[in-house]
Amino acid sequence: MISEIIKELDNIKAKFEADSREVDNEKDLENLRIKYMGRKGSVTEAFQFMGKLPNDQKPILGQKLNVLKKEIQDRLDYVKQELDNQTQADIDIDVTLPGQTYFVGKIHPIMQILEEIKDFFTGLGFTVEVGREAENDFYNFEALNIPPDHPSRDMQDTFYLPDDLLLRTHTSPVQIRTMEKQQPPIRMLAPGRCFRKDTPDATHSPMFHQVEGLVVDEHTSFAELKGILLAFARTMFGPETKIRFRPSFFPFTEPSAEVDIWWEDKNKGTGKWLEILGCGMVDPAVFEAINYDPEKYSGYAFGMGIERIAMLKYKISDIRTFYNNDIRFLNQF
Ligand code: 2NM
Repeated sequence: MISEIIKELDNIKAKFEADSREVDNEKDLENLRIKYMGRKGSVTEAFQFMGKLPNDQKPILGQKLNVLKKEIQDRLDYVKQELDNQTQADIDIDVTLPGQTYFVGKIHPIMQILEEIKDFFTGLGFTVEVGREAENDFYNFEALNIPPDHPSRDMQDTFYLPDDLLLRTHTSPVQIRTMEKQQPPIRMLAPGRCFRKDTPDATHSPMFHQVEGLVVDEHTSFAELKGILLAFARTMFGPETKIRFRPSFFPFTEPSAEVDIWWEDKNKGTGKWLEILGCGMVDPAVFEAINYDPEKYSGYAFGMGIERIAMLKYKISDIRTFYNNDIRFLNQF
């Protein structure tokens, strides 16, 4: 008789342990407590077995019942503690709180515009080439068909360095060096810093950035140049952008043109043409300087100031704001 009762107590314990592993909230825990320790719970009812035993066996069962009751109570306390800890962890890690923000810095607006320009032209198969900022007369002037008495060569306009070097006044020397070491076809972009002895004002800086492009092949045309530059202007300034080609002069291109975009002020109902770049068909004299056969090859080139493009796009009125490093200015881009 007592051995059967003890077996039943072991059953209750095993069932309780299985049930307690299923508990994952306060409500489950309370139901578990009622199921075993409540007024009609398994453990409470097991005490009824006492009445069925002879007096000499009662202390044995009594002791077993008390041990079972204590084990179950301890386990209930333990599970409750676990649930409380979990609740506390949920409070400590509140996933609804806003995240911490870290200041990671920003790309300078000039470099953001350069990236946009590079993305457009590399998408058309252009490579990106870089050269040196300190150049010599041949690469910066002579090979570009700029005559010895040209005003841009003046001490007042170009920074001359010792050892017959100068600070490049445009990135065209990169095109000359690329053509020197590579045969056509060429489709290249040359971005970089340029230097001119200008007094700083709202539209001039002695250091500024340019991107120039060059295409050389057996059959190139001004029409192709116009198409590419129209697509470029619309990528940069919006799909409705209108441009015009205005005849101009550069020593290194013939014919040459300056490209304007139509800048409309929708509020005022007015608009004006604003220059964005220069371009043209490469002058045969440039090809002769680097030993390309001008009978076999033709090419077109274009060049633009990155600051100028950025000023138009972001409506910035003073070029000097790019170089002040005023964080309130830079943070706007
Ligand atoms: C411009 C405008 C027009 C140009 C020409 C060349 C080279 F090397 F092929 F002769 N490079 N870049 C060029 C032509 C640059 O910038 C306003």
